[in-house]
Amino acid sequence: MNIDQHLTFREIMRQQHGWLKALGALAGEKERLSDLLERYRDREWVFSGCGTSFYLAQTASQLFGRLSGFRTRALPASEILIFPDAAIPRRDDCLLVAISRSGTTTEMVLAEKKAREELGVPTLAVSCEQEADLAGNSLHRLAFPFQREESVVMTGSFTTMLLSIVALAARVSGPERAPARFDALPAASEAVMMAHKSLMKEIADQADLRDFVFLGQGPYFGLANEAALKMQEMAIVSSLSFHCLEYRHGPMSTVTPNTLITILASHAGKILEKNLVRDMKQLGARLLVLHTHEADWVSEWADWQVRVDGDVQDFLTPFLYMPVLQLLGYYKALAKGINPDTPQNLSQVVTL
Ligand code: F1P
Repeated sequence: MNIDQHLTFREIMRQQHGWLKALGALAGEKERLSDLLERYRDREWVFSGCGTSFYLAQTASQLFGRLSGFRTRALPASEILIFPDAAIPRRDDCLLVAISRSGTTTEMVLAEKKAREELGVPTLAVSCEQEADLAGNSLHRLAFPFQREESVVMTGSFTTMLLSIVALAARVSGPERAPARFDALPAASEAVMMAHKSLMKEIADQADLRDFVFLGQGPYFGLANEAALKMQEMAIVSSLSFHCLEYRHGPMSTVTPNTLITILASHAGKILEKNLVRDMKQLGARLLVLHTHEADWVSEWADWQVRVDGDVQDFLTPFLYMPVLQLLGYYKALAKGINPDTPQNLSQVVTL
């Protein structure tokens, strides 16, 4: 099969066009969104979802919190269902941001309902399906145009929903914190993706790389989790994720020459992450480093690198990294002769 016939591939490659449309639509809703932010600015924004949407919640919580100055947290929807008191200890102090591509994942739909009806918590739905249960039931919704994703595996929906949340936060951030290059971001990300497409294929084609590890701190942690999930879902391989420096605390005992460690380097963690790259190389791992640094050490220790022109505050760089990481999972599936459009044991929506 020609690869551009795979839905998953087409949906990865078209995602930045979707961002442009979403950003445009959100810009047209200035008043409603400003009211929403003003109304809940003193509450804790609890970002929640399942699977990819939970990893999105992790990164969204970090970026939204730092940009807006609001208090934020992330947790899987199931925690609200099973341990509601621990998940939402102060009901009058919280806004639940319920994230789901389909808007029909049972755990998220039930958690939103529980929060709103039983706990009296206001809810904001972030979904690609405005007609589905989640957006319909929630008190508020973040609506943006989205060309429906047909693939089981979430790719463009992840980055589009994340960008919409970040764009919302940027409304309240002062000029000193507002990302300068919002408008230029889709084109910049597309250029990075196109420039590194064949590199991702080259890495995925290394048959001796059998164990995959993704490491990231702060906003990059949710991305590392998501990159590991893409590997599992598409290529059916063993794939793990940790905070960068957590990897030294035990997991590094499993490193072999068949391990690919992908480090999603941050600007904030430059020195500490640099030392990690060196140490993991010395243990015998192979390394792919995504970074924004002009530095010789990357070429010295990394087997492969993706250098992007990111931002020093780490607000926009995640959007330059993620499509490249999705391609790595996609090409690994192809290298193993697996059709990424039909992932093993999975369906588009988990209904309980
Ligand atoms: C979330 C999700 C996906 C996963 C799988 C099933 O869906 O768990 O992360 O890849 O295909 O659904 P959603 O709630 O965002 O629609």
